[in-house]
Amino acid sequence: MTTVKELPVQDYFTSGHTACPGCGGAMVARIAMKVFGPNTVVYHPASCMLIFSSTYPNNAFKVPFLHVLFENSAVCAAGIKRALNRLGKSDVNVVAFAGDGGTADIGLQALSGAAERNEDIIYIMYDNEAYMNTGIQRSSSTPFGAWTTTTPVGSVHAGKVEFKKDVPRIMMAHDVPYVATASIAYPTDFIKKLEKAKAKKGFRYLQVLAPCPTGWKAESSKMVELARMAVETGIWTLMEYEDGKYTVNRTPKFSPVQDYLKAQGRFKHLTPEDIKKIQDWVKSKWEKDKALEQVYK
Ligand SMILES: Cc1ncc(C[n+]2csc(CCOP(=O)(O)OP(=O)(O)O)c2C)c(N)n1
Ligand SMILES: [Mg+2]
Repeated sequence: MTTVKELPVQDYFTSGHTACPGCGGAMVARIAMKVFGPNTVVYHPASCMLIFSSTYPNNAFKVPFLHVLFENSAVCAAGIKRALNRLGKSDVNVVAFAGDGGTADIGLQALSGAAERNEDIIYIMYDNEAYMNTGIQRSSSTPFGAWTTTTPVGSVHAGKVEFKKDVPRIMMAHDVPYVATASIAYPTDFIKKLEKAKAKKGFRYLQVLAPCPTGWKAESSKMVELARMAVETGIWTLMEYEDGKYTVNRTPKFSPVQDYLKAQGRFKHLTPEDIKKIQDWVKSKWEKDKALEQVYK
């Protein structure tokens, strides 16, 4: 298993990008590109990552890079892969990096279509849990209770009233060869999953928790710690669905969700009742995860 220290020194997502200090998305790109290497084509829909990696005429990705529309990342990446196959270059990794808005909402139909056809691409959703690039609007991947500009804290509602959409489970329902979640706080687990995704054929989906200092209203220096707390509270499950088998990769410590929530300004308005609701949600999610291990073994 490759550790962080064993990763190549060479970067294919380089310094000079314009991400905020502490940006989880930039960490996702850097680690992933070290694993994928130079024989890779990257596709981006509209997102923070598109903007911070490529401000014309510069680009922090040292591989061919394409940007088309917000809603069709998976389909465009699939088209690129098919074209490369026609040219006899079937060994090129074609990777789409998209945000949660571009994946869980606006790109979901393209994602589903590409997964159903088992297109030979790797799709990475870096999940910062809102539309950050356009000023922090809620997505279906925003968690319950979070403040965003479109889930304001007022007298009727306080933050988002719905729970987070479970995109990994939607992808599992497509029975693709590989679905996994990761967190930037567990790089060895993330690297292992990237290596597996790279080695496999067919549709591969990774969803990585990528905290955002601007949208989560926390210090840049706290981003990795938050990504760790999300896992240790049980809010974020590290899982894998590989060739029909479901595995939870880490049993959390189940530390109180309050520790995670209170460390972020986006949750500072939560009442004890809201926090209990989230704690109960974690419990029922864990029960579902354990049940899935029994169903898909
Ligand atoms: C069809 C379309 N609608 C809206 C936009 C504006 N837009 C650009 S980036 C973005 C937010 C993207 O959010 P997400 O996918 O979560 O990525 P993040 O910025 O959070 O990294 C939006 C709404 C667009 N470019 N195209
Ligand atoms: Mg986002």
